[in-house]
Amino acid sequence: MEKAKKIREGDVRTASRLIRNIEDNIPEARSTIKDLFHDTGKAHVVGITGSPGAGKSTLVDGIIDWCRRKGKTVGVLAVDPTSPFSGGAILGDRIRMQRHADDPGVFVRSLATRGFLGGLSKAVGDAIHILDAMGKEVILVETVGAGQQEVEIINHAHTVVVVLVPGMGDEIQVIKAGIMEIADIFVINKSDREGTRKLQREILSMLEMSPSSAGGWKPSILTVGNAFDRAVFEAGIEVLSTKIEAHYQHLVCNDRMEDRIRRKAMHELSEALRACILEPILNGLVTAGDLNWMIGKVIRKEADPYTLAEEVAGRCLQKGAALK
Ligand SMILES: Nc1nc2c(ncn2[C@@H]2O[C@H](COP(=O)(O)OP(=O)(O)OP(=O)(O)O)[C@@H](O)[C@H]2O)c(=O)[nH]1
Ligand SMILES: [Mg+2]
Repeated sequence: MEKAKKIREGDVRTASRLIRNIEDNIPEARSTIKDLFHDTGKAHVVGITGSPGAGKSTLVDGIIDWCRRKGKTVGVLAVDPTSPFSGGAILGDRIRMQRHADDPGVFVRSLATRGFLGGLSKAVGDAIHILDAMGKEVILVETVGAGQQEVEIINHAHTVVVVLVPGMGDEIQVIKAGIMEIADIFVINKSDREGTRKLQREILSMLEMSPSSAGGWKPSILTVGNAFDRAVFEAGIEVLSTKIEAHYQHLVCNDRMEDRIRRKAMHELSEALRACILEPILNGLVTAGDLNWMIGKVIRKEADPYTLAEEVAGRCLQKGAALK
């Protein structure tokens, strides 16, 4: 309760330590999240996703500025799915957003996990709760669009911004990753580069082909750039930030918020079930040496995965041990 109280008061050190414990999957962290849960659900969570180096952090930095000028407090999570131990991207983010370090209205953290079960999505959800409980009004979640990662953000964010760069074969990437379904706003970044118009046309024609969402929001395509021309960049950020806000208003005014909240709740519950049921079972199997033994059986085709899993499920569910 004490930790939750400190976080509600905006204590940066307690929040940072809790986020680190979440990353390390330390069980005690869960109880603080339980204590905090009631105070969450107030922030506008915005996902900023796109391929490595697309300019996401540069945009996030611009949006932070914009929010601060409007008097809004901001939390930022830079999610690093690649390597829990790497410093590259994380270091870059830290440096890029360093100038906000002394501003108590801004809280920036990088996030990675060491769990072999993935667990990153649960960590992201919990970290968002922490920032939310701290009272951050806008929470920006930067995720690298690697594989499924970018589609995952839809489970956490109210508004999803997809960042694309001209001339990087993004056209193909858009179709592949199922991005069309999750993007509320497309940003064509680094539009100082060649190929902007072509990319714009590609997105437009794909949007025309995909069925319009029931909520009536038509995904916007914005061009932002060049980050090195201050005036142009700031004008682009102004348009983007206003659009992000407009999307939030759209959700609220058209009763669409319910859908997003429901999706988030459903996702969080299934992640929690995984943590409370699957994780202890797997850990038990690892400790007993059974997991390797079972993997060997599957490799040698002596048993199929379903039969083995059913045996484990039968054993554990009967005992009720998994629910502890
Ligand atoms: N030409 C050009 N370069 C840009 C622009 N915006 C950002 N960059 C450069 O692109 C590089 C990557 O920018 P970041 O903002 O770190 O990109 P990111 O998507 O956050 O990168 P990761 O987090 O590593 O995936 C940096 O060297 C930026 O200076 C732009 O508008 N035009
Ligand atoms: Mg970045």
